[in-house]
Amino acid sequence: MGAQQVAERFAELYGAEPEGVWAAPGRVNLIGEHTDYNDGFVMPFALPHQAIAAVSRRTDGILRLHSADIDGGGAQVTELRLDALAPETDREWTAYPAGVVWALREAGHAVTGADIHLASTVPTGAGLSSSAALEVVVALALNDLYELGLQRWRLARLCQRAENVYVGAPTGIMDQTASACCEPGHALFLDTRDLSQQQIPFDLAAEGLRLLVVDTQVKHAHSGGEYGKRRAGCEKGAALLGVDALRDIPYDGLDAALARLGDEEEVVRLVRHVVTEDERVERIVALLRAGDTRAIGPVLTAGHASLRDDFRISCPELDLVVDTALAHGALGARMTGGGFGGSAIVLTEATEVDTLTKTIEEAFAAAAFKAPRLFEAVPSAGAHRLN
Ligand code: GAF
Repeated sequence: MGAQQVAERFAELYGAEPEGVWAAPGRVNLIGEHTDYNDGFVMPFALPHQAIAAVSRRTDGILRLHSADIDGGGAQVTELRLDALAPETDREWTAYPAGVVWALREAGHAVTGADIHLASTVPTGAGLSSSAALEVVVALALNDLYELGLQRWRLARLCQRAENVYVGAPTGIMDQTASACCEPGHALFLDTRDLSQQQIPFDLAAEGLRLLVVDTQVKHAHSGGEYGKRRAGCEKGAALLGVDALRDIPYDGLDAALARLGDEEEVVRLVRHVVTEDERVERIVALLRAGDTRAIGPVLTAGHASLRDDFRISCPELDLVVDTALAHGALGARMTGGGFGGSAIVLTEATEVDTLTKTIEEAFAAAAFKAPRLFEAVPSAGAHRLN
């Protein structure tokens, strides 16, 4: 699927060429999980999988939406009135693009309508930010067409607002920023408190390494209660410790902070994950800067143990990927994304990719789990205009 195909389908649907075509990627998070709503650190990179949008402006207050990915592309065009868009009224895929239009208008930007046709190669429900890709591609297209002049970080914030308020999923800022701001060959070291960013070179192929993504095919959703419960637990921890966010608990003050939480066992576990995870992000940044890429493996694996045992958001399929990969020579492995299903990542020598792939597939078959999908993750471009 490319820009031309999406533009041609737009013309069939709406009877005219689109004014332009844009792309925005999904992401993999290397490290820094459930830290973004605690003002902490994250380190995602963009996937080659992306959402593509062909878009034209309208002046009559109407938003028309179509996706190539619904009903094999044969679904009807959805027509919405801009002045009738309201939070948490739409439970379909259309809530993502419509939410972005709503958020732009709520912020005072004069968007007067649009015709949009979308097509995406980002797997849905796989923890790879398919929804952020949809949001960011629409935001970038409207920013360009309506000459809003908004910077990338600002577009990411508006997309997050669309997701939090319009869709109703209480997520952080990582996924939208990754889709909007990542660069090829780099991972994005993002401080979610002030959104300052550093692009960290991350060229595994040059070092004879590979990062495999293993999509377990266990679908997840963040508008469900478990994500929100973890977030509320973290906020409770910050309140009990008298800080704005768990980011403010220093790593070398963790034991003292946990002691102050007394018998709040669940909060203790959540706080311990977040504070140690922020430290793991900083450690991985330091290792990559020092050119010691293989040494990040055990840090990734420690991140998985923390998410499994303290944050408690893994599942048998994710644990099986990690355990199997480590038992067969992987340098490190962990679940990635929000959890409760979705994908794991495996860092491995390039020479071991075929063996590991086969071994993980066999382990899933032996456990009678649905067959996983594996692919190699190559750090790719953030959102951009295609034509
Ligand atoms: C999901 C959310 F959308 C992100 O904001 C982040 O919290 C992530 O889960 C966990 O790190 O992808």
